[in-house]
Amino acid sequence: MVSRTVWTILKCVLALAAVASLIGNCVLIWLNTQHTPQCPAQQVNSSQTAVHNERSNVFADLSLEELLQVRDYMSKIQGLSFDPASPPSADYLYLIDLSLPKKQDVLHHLDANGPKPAREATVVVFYGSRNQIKEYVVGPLPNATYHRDVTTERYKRELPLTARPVYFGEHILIAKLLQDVLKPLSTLLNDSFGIDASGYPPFYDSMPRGVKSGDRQTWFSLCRNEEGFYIHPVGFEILIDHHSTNFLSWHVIKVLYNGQYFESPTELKQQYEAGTVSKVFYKPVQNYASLKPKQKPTGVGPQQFYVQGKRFSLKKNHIVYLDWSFAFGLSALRGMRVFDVRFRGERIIYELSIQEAMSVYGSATPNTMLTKFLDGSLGIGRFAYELVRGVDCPYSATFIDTFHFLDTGIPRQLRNSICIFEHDMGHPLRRHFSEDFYRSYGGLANSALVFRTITAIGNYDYMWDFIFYQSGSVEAKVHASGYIASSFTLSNSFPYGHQVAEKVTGNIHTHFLNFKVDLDVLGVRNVFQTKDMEFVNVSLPWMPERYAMIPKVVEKQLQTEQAALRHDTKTPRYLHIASPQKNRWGHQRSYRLQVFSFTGDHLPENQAEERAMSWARYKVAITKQKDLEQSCGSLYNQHDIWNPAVDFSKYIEDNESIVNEDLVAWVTTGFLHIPHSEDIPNTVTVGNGGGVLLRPHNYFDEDPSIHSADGVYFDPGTENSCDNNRMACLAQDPCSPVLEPFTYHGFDVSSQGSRRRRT
Ligand SMILES: [Cu+2]
Repeated sequence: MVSRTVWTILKCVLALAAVASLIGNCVLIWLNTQHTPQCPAQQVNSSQTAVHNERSNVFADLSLEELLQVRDYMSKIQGLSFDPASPPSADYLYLIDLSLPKKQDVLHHLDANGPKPAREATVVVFYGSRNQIKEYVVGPLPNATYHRDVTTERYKRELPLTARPVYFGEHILIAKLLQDVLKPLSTLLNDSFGIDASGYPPFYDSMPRGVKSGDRQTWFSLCRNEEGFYIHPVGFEILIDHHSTNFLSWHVIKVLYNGQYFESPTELKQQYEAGTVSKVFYKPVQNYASLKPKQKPTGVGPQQFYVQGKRFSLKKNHIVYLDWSFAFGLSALRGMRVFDVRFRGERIIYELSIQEAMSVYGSATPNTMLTKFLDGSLGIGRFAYELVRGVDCPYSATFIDTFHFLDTGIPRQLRNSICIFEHDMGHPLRRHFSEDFYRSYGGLANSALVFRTITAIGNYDYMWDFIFYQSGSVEAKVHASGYIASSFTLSNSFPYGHQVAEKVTGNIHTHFLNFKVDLDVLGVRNVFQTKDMEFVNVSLPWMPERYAMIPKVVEKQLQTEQAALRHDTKTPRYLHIASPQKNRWGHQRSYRLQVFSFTGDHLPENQAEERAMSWARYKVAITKQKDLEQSCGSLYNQHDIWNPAVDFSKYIEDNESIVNEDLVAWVTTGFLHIPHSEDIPNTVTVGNGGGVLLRPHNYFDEDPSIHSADGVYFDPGTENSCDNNRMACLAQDPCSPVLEPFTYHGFDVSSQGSRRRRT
């Protein structure tokens, strides 16, 4: 009995102990969660003052669903092919892309509660059956009911089929033809260059393809099948005519071997075997083009992180960041773009977009000799491949997927093709330390939002950034990397570049890049002003017989579109889009365009190809906004470069007034590239770029960054106070890594030695 009672008590005690232990553990877990900081690296901090705008959807790229809706609608049209491998004789639907609504309709919708403009798509069809290209507008989405031929409305004429880019199916047929015509030369190609003719050797294709409108003749320059084949050119090029929609009639026109021209592969083979050709023999070399690291990793470089959460937020195609807000898109053709850019709710930019990337090459070899690339005709945005965390963008960046329908038959997803991050630019935005009279320090870290894509267009990788600063400035920047285009070294190669590897010449070329900047400074009624300086000889008021040269401001307002600023003329240093409204001090409120550019000379205007790139004549051209002047180039300019669908110079030929009008600035930047040995294996982004800074000029009454909550200020005695100096508390933030404590001794007299003090 006793033992039974003891046993019962023991069981109760054990049960109570178990319950107590359970409760204790729960309490401990709860306490622990209260002490472990929930570091909000991926959360959004509520510091932004701007708000999201659902209406930004008018600028959104076509979604996956919308692309499929357009495809479904177009599939009801008899005879259209969606297969990228279609032969040139097919009627092939090449592109489905957003058709931007008219600016006036969008403004009415955004600003005056007007109706939402219809969602419409642009559709491009290559009609192989009737030697024509057609552009349609299809809408309204989601349930399309109409398609309208807009070709002549947009281009003022019909478009010939020869203006179409070489599409996937054409490339396949060319590769097959090349394999066939190279077969008899397999011994020669192997002995001379180490090329396996049966294995689809990589090649460069020249652009433009010919010398006059209607031509479709391409020089294919073979390369060794190695990583970085762009800098493994060999001395073999072949000119093929592929203009016919009947690919069976495509044929070889010329062959180049080691600097010698032949009429056909057969003629080359005969002469090679007869020994009447100057031969070259291949010696294998280590692949200097490989990007594989030559050292094992030993550590990680510095990283940035969001201590108190991200200070920007993303909702559909709209971003807000501190005082900024904007909509964005990625055009498969032109590349990334932002719309309705506002600072503290005030629209500053209607559209900022990439337009074109052009390069003109020099060479002794036929392929590169005539090469003039117009990347906007190939599609810039379609090449925005997945960005690499920690290299292409900071590890903690936010990544966005995009879709396009360009030569793909079905929508193609480009995963993580855009990245956004806020970044400490590594230098203060402003600062001042004052030792004399009044002792204080005030500063602001330059923390800015970066919106980035990188487009790998063939050999070149362009890194595009739009940067939003706390001082109210927006910067459009581009940097180049990737492989240089190169050619096989011949005896006369060196005026056209430098040797960069065995038998490899890096060819001279220009980089011209165009941005469209549609600034709306306090509305759409703006003027274009320039400011610069000149020295004037002034008699000194206190000794009138004495003169001194002193600078004064020279201000002009330009009246018409022909005021475009050519590259070869002296350009005023200050270029402004200004409002008639004035700031507190009586000056016109404006935004200044500050262009950073190091381009080479533009192609002479007497060259037939020049009109396809006539935007490059100007450092900055100002036009009156027109919905039909959407872009400075077109999908068709590259392949009918002699009779381009869009000739930008025509936009300003009518010389319209640019006074109190809605103005668009077309800004050209870039650099001259004379390749050198350090371009092997890759061109580095450092020093290879350009851009334009859009900065407020008398727009605000003071630098708006003075209102930034990031400002740091202290004076003697308050150095370590967190009140106006968040850095003083950073080391104690539970979400910070281990940091040195904040110290400052700038006001410490003893540390200043014997410096004279005036306070
Ligand atoms: Cu280059």
